[in-house]
Amino acid sequence: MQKMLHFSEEVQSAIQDNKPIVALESTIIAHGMPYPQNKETASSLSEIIRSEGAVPATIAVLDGKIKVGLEEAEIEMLATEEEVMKLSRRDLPYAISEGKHGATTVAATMIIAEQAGIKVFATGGIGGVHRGAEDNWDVSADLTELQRTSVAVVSAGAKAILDIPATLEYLETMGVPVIGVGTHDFPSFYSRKSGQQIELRMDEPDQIARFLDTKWRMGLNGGVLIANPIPAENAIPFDAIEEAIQQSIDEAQFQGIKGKRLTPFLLSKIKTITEGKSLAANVALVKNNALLAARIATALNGL
Ligand code: PSU
Ligand code: MN
Repeated sequence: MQKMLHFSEEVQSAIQDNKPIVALESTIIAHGMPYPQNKETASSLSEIIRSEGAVPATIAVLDGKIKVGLEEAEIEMLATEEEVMKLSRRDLPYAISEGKHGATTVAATMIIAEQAGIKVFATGGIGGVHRGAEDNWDVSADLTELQRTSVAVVSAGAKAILDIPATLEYLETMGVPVIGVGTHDFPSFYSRKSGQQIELRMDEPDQIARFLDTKWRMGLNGGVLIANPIPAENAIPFDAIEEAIQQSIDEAQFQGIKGKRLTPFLLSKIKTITEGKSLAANVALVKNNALLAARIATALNGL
């Protein structure tokens, strides 16, 4: 795959100069947020990463080409174009063989980041085990990717649209370390807590970088989930969002929405029900994750 990667000039020179790089996903741009907030957020994530002395590498497939690092015009295109596929591991070869545009999920972004030699990736929330998975088997391919691909994913935990206890059990089974940043309570995207305890707490980027370096030097391949709670001033209490989530899940069931369409459907329903409050929280938490990811990438680079 390495021969198939198309680097932006900025990322190409960052690799040559051995600068810290942070990968960013594109599903959040094409399917996770409405225009123009998607484009504005994508651009400010890059700015935040640069302001820390690191280099952003937004990943996507454009005209069947794997891009590592996007120009402003390419971000604009992903943010506005209707025909952008949502690409996870299984979808990548099709988008490439057919010359399609595709936005990469956490799973697909991890695959490409690893091939590009990028160790740290910032996103909003990961996919996980959905509520009702005991009947519908809906478990995100993000989880199996975390098992196999050696990239650290900085997220605000997992959204409560998921079954959070089941998601954490799954990660434990797959041997994926979960690190709470300044907390032992696994954050749940809009909320700083979920009530689910996690064992590992780390407070400093240096400490996290040492952990990552140790894991991979030991030959323990696979990802690490870094769970960074949303800033307190932007958080929505766990109970306040639960009703919107339940209503969205009911509506999805009623309309028969499943498979890869489910997550984007739930995200947009919750946004409508909370009258945009969820979107503001979403923007704030991804920015917070980009900042932490840049600091971890810098610390890791210095080891
Ligand atoms: N969760 C969010 N926002 C998102 C996603 C998940 O809170 O934008 C996106 C990410 O790209 C994630 C993908 O990798 O949805 C997971 O989709 P699925 O549940 O279909 O695996
Ligand atoms: Mn799914």
